[in-house]
Amino acid sequence: MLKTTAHSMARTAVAAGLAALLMTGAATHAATAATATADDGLPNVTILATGGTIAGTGATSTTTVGYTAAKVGVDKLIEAVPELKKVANVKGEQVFQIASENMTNEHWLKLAKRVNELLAQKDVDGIVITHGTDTIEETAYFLNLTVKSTKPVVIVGAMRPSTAISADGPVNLYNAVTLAGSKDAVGKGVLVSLNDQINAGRDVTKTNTSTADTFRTPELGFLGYMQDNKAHFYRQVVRKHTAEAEFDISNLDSLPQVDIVYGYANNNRTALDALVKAGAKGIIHAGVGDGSLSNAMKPGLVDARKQGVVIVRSSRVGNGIVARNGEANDDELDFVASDTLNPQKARILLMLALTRTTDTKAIQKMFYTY
Ligand code: DAS
Repeated sequence: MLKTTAHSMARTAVAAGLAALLMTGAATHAATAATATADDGLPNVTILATGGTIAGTGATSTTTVGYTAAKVGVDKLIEAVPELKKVANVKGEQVFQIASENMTNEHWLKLAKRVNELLAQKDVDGIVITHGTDTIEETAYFLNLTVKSTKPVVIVGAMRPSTAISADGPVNLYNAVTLAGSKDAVGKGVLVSLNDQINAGRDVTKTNTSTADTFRTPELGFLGYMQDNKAHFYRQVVRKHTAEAEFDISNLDSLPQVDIVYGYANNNRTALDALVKAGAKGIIHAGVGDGSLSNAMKPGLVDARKQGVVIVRSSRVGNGIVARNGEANDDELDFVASDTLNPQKARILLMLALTRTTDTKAIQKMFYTY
């Protein structure tokens, strides 16, 4: 007979509560949970909602694919988890409401500016961002490089919509708010927490299209776990982030165009040439193996470099170091090696690097720093 722990009973109750709330439409837009009096000893955590599955609804309680993301507002998300009041004074803001495959640089700039405004306030101790899972890893790294505070920023999502049996959103939100209010999360950089696990924003990636344990840090590992209403850390991040980062987006309304070309057997330079012609300022090459360049692609990258486009060699493999001067003579070609950043994260760092410099030696140093 399986022992039902209090925690799992809480998870089920919370999910059932949200499902009932949404299925019956009985939910009213209660005012966003007001913070309790300042002297209640609880941390003040602001939840910034952006959409995604955690705010999704399905036609039935067994719909876990083919549902609609980004339907439920932040007030309902908070209302559905009354346990939040036990761990923090929570306020909610709906920054935007999208499925995260539609995330744009403009969304990122708006979100980062709001995060920085809030974290500059003495009455905000931490921030939770509810987000679609498809691009969580990219938003996490973007904020890891642009948040100007050591206060916790935790990004959370869900792999099942809020109306599904055993929806994972409510308990993920509860854990994220607990983590964002934790003193142990201060100075750790942007964190991504789902499924009782804690990942670093720099290294986390989505590893499965649909399962609840999809977010991992392959090879380098989780930073820790959420268990028994507490954060348990076992690892530190060693790369610079947040308050130590040199990037300032406060006066930016756009970011330089950086695109990704994918390496594969029998590839060609057609897409690369089109992206350069369309005005890309940087290209990430997601090469095979250790960032290898095919004989068909290399001339296209050389031509792009001659037009002033900054080229970064990354790898489609997803783990390991892309070594400078390994599979290509980067010194001679004036290319940059991505170190361990996957293509989608290398794109973010190059975009921000290009807001400061086009000097490839300085940019290479940034890839070894962040
Ligand atoms: N489309 C997905 C997204 O918004 C749904 C999700 O997994 O959150 O990222």
